[in-house]
Amino acid sequence: MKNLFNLVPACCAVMILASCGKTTETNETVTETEVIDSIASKYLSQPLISDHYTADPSAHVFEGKIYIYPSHDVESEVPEDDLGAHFNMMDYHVYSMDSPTSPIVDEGKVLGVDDIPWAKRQLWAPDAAEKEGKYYLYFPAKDENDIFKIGVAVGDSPTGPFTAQPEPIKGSYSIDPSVYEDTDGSYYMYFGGIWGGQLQKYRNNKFDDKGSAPTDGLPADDEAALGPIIAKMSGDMLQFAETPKEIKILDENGSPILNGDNDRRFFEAAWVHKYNGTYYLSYSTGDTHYIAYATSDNPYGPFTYQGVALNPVDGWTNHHSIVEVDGEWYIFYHDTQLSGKTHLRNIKMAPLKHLADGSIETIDPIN
Ligand code: FUB
Repeated sequence: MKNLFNLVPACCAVMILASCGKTTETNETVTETEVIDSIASKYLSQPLISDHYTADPSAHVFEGKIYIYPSHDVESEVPEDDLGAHFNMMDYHVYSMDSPTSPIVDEGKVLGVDDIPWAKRQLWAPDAAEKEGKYYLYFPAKDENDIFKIGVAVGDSPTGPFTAQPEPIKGSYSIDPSVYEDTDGSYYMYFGGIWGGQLQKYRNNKFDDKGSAPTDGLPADDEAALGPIIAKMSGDMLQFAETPKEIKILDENGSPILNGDNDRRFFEAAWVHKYNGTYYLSYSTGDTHYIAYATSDNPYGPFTYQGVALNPVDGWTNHHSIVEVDGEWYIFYHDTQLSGKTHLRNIKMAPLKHLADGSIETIDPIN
């Protein structure tokens, strides 16, 4: 893929341009660079990586540096469908940045589907955690029965190499693991995603397949929506230490957000951060494309819906992480600026602000 971003001076504002090589009404030749600048100026932030496609960025500060663990999007022969079959990713790379304004470094491939004994396809959104000098890469993948499970691979540095455990985490299912390290030293995994993420096929952690359409198995529109799942991690970070539990997301009246409330109900991409002692659960609303957030005084919830952290991006999916770096907060997210295709995304970052009342100032990714 052509490195588009190298052609784009970051802050170049241009007037409306027709197309590459064409002549404007003022008889000036419009260059390729100007066209790219024109497109770039539409966005709040520019792609961090532009020589391959990246998505679902989970960012952390480890050993004083920023490390990003994204999906590695690839062109696929698999036709697009509502279950995301065309998101046919094969491996993971890790990226690092010395600071939020430093160049990003591709630390290379750290794990491939062939390195994971139980995984057959579709390495979706990963996350990583550090404990006592060991690094854990958590990832969802489909097994030989095309059922998503969550695996873990272990390394001695934030950039791996990571060695996958021979089996998925016992009792794991669905997608989008994110592991939150609480201030008391506990680690919790939040996971789950509906439609292609298969969460609707489970109740109380038991598989109960109600059909193959994306919405088969979802509650009725006037019933409580499915929530993300939480489980405390075992001391060795390789298993759940408890039976996973569903998290409740409530509205301002204390009633559950309903399945038909597509602007506010959980779809996928759960992420937790803590600010001023409050737990913030942020997540994608999927088919309405928001990154919403809800707050609680307990990592298990219930969480109360508060609003939107990130408005819809270009592309169908919206998936993010929120991280503090040297006292400032950032959101990492993705869009489809470089490709225009839903399954070929590029990661980005932008500052995120907590306001005095604890709310998050909504970020608009498109100017
Ligand atoms: O990247 C594949 C899937 O798309 C992720 O697991 C979802 O969160 C969505 O971003």
